[in-house]
Amino acid sequence: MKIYEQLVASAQKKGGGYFILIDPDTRKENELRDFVSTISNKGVDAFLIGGSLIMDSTFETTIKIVKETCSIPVIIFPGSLQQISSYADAILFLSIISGRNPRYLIGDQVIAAPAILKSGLEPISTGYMLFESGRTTTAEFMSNTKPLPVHKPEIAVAHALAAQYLGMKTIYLEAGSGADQSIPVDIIKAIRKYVNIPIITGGGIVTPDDARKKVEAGATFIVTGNIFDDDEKLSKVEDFAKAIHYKEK
Ligand code: 1GP
Repeated sequence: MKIYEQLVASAQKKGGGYFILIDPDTRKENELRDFVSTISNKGVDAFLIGGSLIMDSTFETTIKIVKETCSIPVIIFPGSLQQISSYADAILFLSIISGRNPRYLIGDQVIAAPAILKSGLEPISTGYMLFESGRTTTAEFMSNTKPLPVHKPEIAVAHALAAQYLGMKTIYLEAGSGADQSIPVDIIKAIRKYVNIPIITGGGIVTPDDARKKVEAGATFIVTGNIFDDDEKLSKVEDFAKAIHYKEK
C-alpha cells in the first residue's frame, strides 16, 4: 500500500494523524539522531522534512539520518526545487493554490516532475493554502503570494473545493511556521462541510488541546514543528499524539 493510503487509513482509525516537521537547519547529525530516537516511539505517524529557506546544505543528510534512525515514513515538504531526494519515501507535490503566482501554481512542478519520476518518490498532490497570520511568514515572502483572509471562510472553501475538483489528494492549510495564530477551527469546519479529501494543517499549533480541536473540526493530519526546537518540550510529543489519536484507547 502507498504511504498516502496507509497514513489516511491510520488517521481515520485513530481520529487523526500526527506529523512532525523537521527543518534541516535546526539540528546537526548527533543531535538529530537523539531527537528522532527520543520521539520515534511516541506516536508520530510521519516526519515532514523541508523548509521555505534552508541556509545550510544539510537537506539530504537530514533525510538519511532520519531514515537510518527510525522506520517512520519520511515525506518531503519542499520549500524549493532543490528539495528532492530519493532517500525519502514520498513528497508533497505542492501547488500554492491560495496564490496567483504561475511559478508556484504550475511552473516549478513541471521542472520538478521528471526529477521526482527518477527519484522513485511517491508524489502526493497537495493544494497548499497559505493564510494570513498577522505578520509576513517566510512562505509568503518567498512565494511572493498573497495569503487567504482568515475571516472569509467562503473564500477558503472555494479554494479547497477547486483542489478537490482538480483531483488533488489533500489540502494543506498553512498558517506559516511559528504563526501567532494557527488556522481557526471555523475555517477547518467550513471546509470539511463541503470537501472530503484529507486536510493537513500546521503552523502555530502549540498545545495538544488545539491539535485535538482541529482534528474534531475535520482536520486529518496535524503538523507541529517549531515547538520542539526546545528539547525541554520533547515530553509533549506523546501528549500531542494522544490528543490527535483520540479514538485510540
Ligand atoms: C509549518 O506546519 C508547519 O508548515 C509547522 O509550523 O513550526 O509553527 O509548528 P510550526
